[in-house]
Amino acid sequence: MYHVHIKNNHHRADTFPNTPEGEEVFTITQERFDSVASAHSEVAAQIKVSIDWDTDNFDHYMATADVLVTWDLPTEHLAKVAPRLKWIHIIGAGVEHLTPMEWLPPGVTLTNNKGVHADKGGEFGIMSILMLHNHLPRIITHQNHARYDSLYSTPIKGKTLVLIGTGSIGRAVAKHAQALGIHVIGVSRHGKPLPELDEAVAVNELDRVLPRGDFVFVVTPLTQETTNLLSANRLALMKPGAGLVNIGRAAVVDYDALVEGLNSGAIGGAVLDVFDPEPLPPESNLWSQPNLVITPHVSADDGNAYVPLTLDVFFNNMRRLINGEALENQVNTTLGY
Ligand code: OXD
Repeated sequence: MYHVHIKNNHHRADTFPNTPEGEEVFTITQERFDSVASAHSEVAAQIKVSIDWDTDNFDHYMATADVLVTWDLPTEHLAKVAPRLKWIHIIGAGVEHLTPMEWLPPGVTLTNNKGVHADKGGEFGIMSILMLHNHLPRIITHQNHARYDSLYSTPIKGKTLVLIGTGSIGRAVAKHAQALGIHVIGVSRHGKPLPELDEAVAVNELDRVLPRGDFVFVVTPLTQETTNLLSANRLALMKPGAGLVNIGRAAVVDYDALVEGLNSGAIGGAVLDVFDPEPLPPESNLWSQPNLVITPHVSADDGNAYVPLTLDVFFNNMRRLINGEALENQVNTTLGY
């Protein structure tokens, strides 16, 4: 029998989830667990589950837990607190809040929710690109001022997308973009070609491709390499009037420079789904930016099925653990994603 401990978080401004709506979407209740477990009965028969909130009884459960499913955890003395622990599954894609990862005891595997966000994030991504192409950020601002300006656009076919981050969400965005005839240049750490990309380049070629993008789309994890990747200097390389979307992490883009670019018209418009801190405080100057659409970190999370999708990843890997196979979605603790 394997003991799986599930640590949910009550919503709180300084953690995840940080809104009551988020708590509703991301909480793994016993009922939700049982409903997915029924589709994985052979694996389910071999596990015993405990479900709790925050760090309530954490040490007690971890004393016997083989597996932990959570967003975050007290990392200090983990080997002592959890002597049987073999695997931690993080219920999000980004794991930058757990870096540096020296706290991970030897022999414990860390996995994330890679793949769970692809369908939703892909749709949100192409919507954002189409919004920018059709001047929606500006039109929404005009609507708030009862202003009827005819801002015309064109079909999007033939435009170029510079896609920074070619993981599962990026690939889903690229697939939709290609279907609309958009030329997709994928930028990643390795520059690996993928069927959804018309061109693939490594991040050291970013400066060369940035000026070609009618749209620049950021969906990269936050790591040492991606922090301030779109610095003021790089934003200045963007094609005049190009649009920017960020659904990755706020620290990848210099938002002060972005605001300057939006004000001068150098950047045509932006859609931002990620902020630092989150929730975005009421006093932030981003709220009043005319050609910017703000969404509250909702781009890639399926509001109905986040937990079932997460538990499918969990059960698939639980089967692997039981069979002694390598787990999928392993986080590279050196790279931090
Ligand atoms: C995540 C996210 O990391 O939704 O899962 O941002």
